[in-house]
Amino acid sequence: MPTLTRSAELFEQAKKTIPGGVNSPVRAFKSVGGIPIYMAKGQGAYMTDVDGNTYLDYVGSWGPFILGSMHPRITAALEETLTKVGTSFGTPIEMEIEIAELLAEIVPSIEMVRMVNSGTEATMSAVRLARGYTGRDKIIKFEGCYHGHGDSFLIKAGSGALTLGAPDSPGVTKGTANDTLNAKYNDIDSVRLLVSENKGNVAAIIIEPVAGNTGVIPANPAFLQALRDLCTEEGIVLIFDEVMCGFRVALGGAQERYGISPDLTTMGKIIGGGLPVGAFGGKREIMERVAPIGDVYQAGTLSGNPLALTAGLETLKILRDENPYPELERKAAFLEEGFRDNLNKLGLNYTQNRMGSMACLFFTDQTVTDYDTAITTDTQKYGKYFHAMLDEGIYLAPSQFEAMFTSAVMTDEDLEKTVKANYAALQTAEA
Ligand code: KE4
Repeated sequence: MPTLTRSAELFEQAKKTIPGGVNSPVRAFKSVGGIPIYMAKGQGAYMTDVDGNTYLDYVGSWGPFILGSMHPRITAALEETLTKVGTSFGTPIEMEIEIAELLAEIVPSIEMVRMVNSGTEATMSAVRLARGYTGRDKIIKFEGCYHGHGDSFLIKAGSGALTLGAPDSPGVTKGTANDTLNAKYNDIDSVRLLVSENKGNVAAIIIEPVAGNTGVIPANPAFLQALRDLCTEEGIVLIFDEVMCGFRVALGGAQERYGISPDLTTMGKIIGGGLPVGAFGGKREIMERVAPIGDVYQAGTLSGNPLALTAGLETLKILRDENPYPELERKAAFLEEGFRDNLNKLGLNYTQNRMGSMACLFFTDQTVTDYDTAITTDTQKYGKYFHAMLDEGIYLAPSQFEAMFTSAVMTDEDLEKTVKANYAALQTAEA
């Protein structure tokens, strides 16, 4: 059990001036119990907390750190920009062209792209654009999927909203909520029904092609293809929210793995390399409706700032040039197989879902394909498992409804340690 004296002191102090003591709810450990751990330093695959405890990090800043934190090339590039360029100008800079062209090179469905500062900004902007482009009001999302905290998305949302048992949020107006329809993930008939009930008035369907906010649930390929075909037939803008799975499950994201092109893609996390960056992009015909060449307004003071783009560009170049994906697949498969062996040895038949280096161990024996099956998981057992893994020096997401991210800098020794810890933690969770 790590000593958390200083974390406890800081948390008490934080709660006086920060809601819940945190700047994002899922960090608060509410669903797993205990106090949030205050980190003091990140290096590679490890984080060290303010009490000096070190952890192997499977959260990776909630996805950005596919290359681990403080990657030497990224740190060096940031130092260069910080000392020789600047942090922000509020003017166009050349780096904006470089990252736009690199994103278009890596993700062929992207013909034009606009940089923003978070995944939420990206998804909010993409939905507004789809509504402006089609002249329609309704959007369809999927129960359990999370697209950030924009009003339109906080209806049966995943991630922290689901973790806290508040998938709908006060403050979202009835009008907004009425324009958001929820379908069932991996169930094309539920989508067809909503489309037929709202014929000609659905602007967009937004989906995480690999859902990572209800735990991890990959879309069934036939379902995703049927969704693509339905959107084409109905003139609905298909938005792949690849904020989490983008550049994670493949260099070109889920759309590369599935071979299915959306009309718009939203991005974040990895494209900022740990600094605040988001983006939305896609078909030129749609993107040309964005101000100032188009009439759909979207803006941002710090959009495209040199410091954030430096981290994002360096990250994307390393991913493109060094191709860590085969090794990421091997490492994540090693963990999945090791966990499977442990479950078999302990006579447990819990479910594991994985795509590439994003995975989830659900404390349920049901096959998890959507929100309804995901919520059969035993979140109490997950909480005990989480703390038992923490005791073994393994830092997982403090919520069952998140992903476990393997990073390229994790060694075989790290992975073996994780499998060993999993065995002990499963025993604790079952006790
Ligand atoms: P941000 O606004 O938090 O940068 O991105 C929102 C977002 C949009 N789309 C997807 C698929 C996402 O996963 C996210 C954010 N993910 C959560 C973790 N599940 C962020 C962690 C948090 O809320 O603190």
